[in-house]
Amino acid sequence: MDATGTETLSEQFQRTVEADQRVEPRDWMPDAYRSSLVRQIAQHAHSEVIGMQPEGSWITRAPSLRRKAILMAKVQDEAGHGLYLYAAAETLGVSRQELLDMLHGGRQKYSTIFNYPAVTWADVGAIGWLVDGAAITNQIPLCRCSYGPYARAMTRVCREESFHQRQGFELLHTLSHGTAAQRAMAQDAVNRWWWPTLMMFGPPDGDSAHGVQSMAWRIKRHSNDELRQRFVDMCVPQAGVLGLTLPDPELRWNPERGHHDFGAIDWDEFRAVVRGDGLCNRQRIAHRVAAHEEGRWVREAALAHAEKRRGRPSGEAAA
Ligand code: FAQ
Repeated sequence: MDATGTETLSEQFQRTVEADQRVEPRDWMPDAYRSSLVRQIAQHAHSEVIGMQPEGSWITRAPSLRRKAILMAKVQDEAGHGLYLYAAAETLGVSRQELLDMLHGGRQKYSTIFNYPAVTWADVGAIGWLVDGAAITNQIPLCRCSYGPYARAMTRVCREESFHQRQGFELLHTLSHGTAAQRAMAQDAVNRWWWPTLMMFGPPDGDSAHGVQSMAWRIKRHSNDELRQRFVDMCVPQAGVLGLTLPDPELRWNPERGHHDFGAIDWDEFRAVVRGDGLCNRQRIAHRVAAHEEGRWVREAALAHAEKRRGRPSGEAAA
């Protein structure tokens, strides 16, 4: 309260968050809350867009028309998720162009997982089952994020991601119940994607720079380790249905904890990929920058068309 007994803006913000109400774009918010949201939403948007690349490389090589149609729809969905997320970030006062410049210049991150290559068709299944499965596990709590536009974007994204996860599971199920070679291909894909997927949840809680504050602001609802554990517990029975093995000899049910114990994650590998030294970091950014440049004429034409409809020459609006 201030001297007149009126609630301060900061107290109002705190009360809104603690009452599980939504903070909206025109509401007052602390600068650090705003910048942390921009950081997380931008990283999330970039992940969706860069995340189109590993699977996108399989569209021309899908083994049937049905598989090709499904994969095209999925990859387009990821582009749509990027758009919702950039739009949510824009409500915080940054432009999409600024965010893309930061991605292209290496000043903003995207998820480590997309720096691994999709080398066989089974990788498309493993990405759907594991990567989309991890994304949903992380994103369902974000539907209750304190920032309204992000929470609403997540509700829609989660519905689509659950379709993605099922298609990945179904693809892997087909392969794991197919020929010996198909089954081996499915197992190999799971072996390669399992550990990097566990890294998607971020560093262990002790090293999570933003975790405690983000949970106090109710941006995040659970810690990185809590969500990682939830994901492992979800995958074990699903792997059983697939008839595939998760590549961790230490993975076992712990009745005392009521959770599965699992082996140590290679955090040196995670840090190397975050630093830019993963298998595909350079390729992913180079491809993204080239696609952006190749699309310049489309953006310019769309802008000129919009301005013409509004009855103004395009140069005038830009000035
Ligand atoms: N990769 O303090 P924390 C998808 C960074 S969407 C790279 O724990 P926080 C859909 C972190 O930014 C996948 N960097 O951070 C799809 C921070 O660095 P900074 C993306 C990572 O924010 C499927 C530093 O480490 N999902 O897959 C990673 O509290 C299939 C310290 O970390 C989201 O972005 C990482 N894995 O927790 C698309 C969800 N982890 O910023 C195509 C929203 C951490 O200080 C195909 N984001 N870092 O420079 C979140 O929930 C959170 O931001 C976490 C990290 C949980 C990722």
